[in-house]
Amino acid sequence: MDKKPITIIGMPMDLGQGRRGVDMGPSAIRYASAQNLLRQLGYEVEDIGDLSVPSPESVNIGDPQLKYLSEIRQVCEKLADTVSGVVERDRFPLVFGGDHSMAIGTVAGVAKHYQKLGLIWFDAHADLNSGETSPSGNIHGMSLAVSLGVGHHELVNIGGFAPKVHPEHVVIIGARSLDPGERELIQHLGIKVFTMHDIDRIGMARVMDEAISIVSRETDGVHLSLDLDGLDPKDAPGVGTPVPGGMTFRESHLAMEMLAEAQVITSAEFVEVNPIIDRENQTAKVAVDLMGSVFGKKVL
Ligand code: B3U
Ligand code: MN
Ligand code: MN
Repeated sequence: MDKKPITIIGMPMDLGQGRRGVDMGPSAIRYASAQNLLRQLGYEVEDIGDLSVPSPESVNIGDPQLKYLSEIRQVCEKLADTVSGVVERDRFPLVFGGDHSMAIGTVAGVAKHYQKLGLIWFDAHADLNSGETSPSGNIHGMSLAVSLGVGHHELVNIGGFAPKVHPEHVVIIGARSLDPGERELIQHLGIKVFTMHDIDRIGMARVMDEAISIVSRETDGVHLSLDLDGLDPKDAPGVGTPVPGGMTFRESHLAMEMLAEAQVITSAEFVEVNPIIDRENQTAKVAVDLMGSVFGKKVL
């Protein structure tokens, strides 16, 4: 397997959601020995540190339906440039978060280099809201919509082009909490969603077979955006918006192992780790464990 050198980027982002602490996610993931594990797996790894993100206390919240819009736009532009630079250097961008609004920047950065980017959105939520449909005004619930070109123009046009991905190349895995506006957009755009019902019914192996065939059909790269709240809160308690009935530790591992076998992933981010509400860094450890599987760790 081609072991492209990895560049780690930390995104201590706390502006896109309501519960404090997710800005400490990148540190928690580093403490869980991400770099060591990747080196043990035979990768060359560099960590370029954290981007600077203002704290909510130092800025104005702005429009309550698009909280911290201007700050999120600025830091996502910066993240997009950084990620794009990593791809230009022929390295694999691996981003640690941070709330899921950061995906607007990550996806913008990678999409610059791929005509047709596949996208796996591993999440309890669909993140398909806009300022008009959001029940919270939190931008972390809008990042997939923005990447698809739906939402506020300042976010949609980050990186200077839109959309970043097309609905036929996107799959959502693990969904179990959707808002009415998100259901409508899923219908309207025809996005493939594997809900927890589907995973229960046909099993993770079949879900991943189908998901991999969708994201790799006619695409030239695939980004994995993994929100730790996709897992069941029993396995990943340190997330801001836990939703019961999620993917187990084993199901999530199988999903990552199948992605590794298929050799389709060209960039990844692990987001929404909140050490403040975690237990002994369990959620960051799970993130690192899953990362191991994404990068080819096997039992035998
Ligand atoms: N859909 C809700 C809740 C939510 C989205 N993402 C997370 N929570 N983590 C919203 O606010 O958009
Ligand atoms: Mn999310
Ligand atoms: Mn989520």
